[in-house]
Amino acid sequence: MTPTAALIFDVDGTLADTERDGHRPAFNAAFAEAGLNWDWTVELYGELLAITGGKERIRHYIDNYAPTLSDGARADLDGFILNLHLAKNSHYAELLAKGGIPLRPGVKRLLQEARAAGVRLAIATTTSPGNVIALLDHSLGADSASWFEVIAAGDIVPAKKPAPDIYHYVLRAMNLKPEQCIAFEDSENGLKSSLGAGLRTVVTVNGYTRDSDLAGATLIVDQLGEPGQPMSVLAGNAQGAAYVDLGLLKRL
Ligand code: XBP
Ligand code: MG
Repeated sequence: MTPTAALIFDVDGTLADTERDGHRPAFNAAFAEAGLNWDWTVELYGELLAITGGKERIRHYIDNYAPTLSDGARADLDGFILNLHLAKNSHYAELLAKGGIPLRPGVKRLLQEARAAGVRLAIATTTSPGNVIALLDHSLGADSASWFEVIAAGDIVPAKKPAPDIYHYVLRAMNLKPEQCIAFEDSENGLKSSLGAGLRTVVTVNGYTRDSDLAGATLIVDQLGEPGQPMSVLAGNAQGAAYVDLGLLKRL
């Protein structure tokens, strides 16, 4: 069995449930501030999540949902989207600073266990780098970004998830082979990306992704679990474990 040298984490939906009550209301606040009557409801946002990347998601909405848009905005659509996205990220940062979004169960425990055991850590995410640092700072403490040897985020690769590029980037930067690592994801697009890079993947589903096609995942659970707060196993063999720890990951 190849020992697990590194754990590579997605961020949104995996480290924390950031989409429904984080990014979504932040997008809506930015829209309102810009005088737009757009409202990304919980249900609509579920559809829009098919498109990864906030800027890409706004463009997809404009192209496919025919929202009200001024001629001025249409004349410089790239600039318009960029400004909306910057405003969204600043609302998102405010929300995190208020302690609005906790880590999912088991995340902190597993990160700490990996650090203590010398298992390397990395992040592979579609979201903007500033959003990652803000989440880590507010949930794990000011120095926690340094726990991760590589934080690969946002536009660092040309093709976002479901393309495997972001995971290829991390593997190259860490000089590791996919079979030496385990990825953690929450969504179909994320899983496609990690599987495309040849990584065994543990999926922790959330409200938006529970019914997605997650074929190919090594293990699908509702959360990483904690002692006294067992996970539910949706697919794969957790070998009777109540929570995901390094011992279980080694045996997967
Ligand atoms: C996350 C995303 C991101 C966030 C918003 O996907 O799709 O677009 O919703 O982030 P994953 P930005 O969890 O698979 O990385 O607005 O910063 O792009
Ligand atoms: Mg995700």
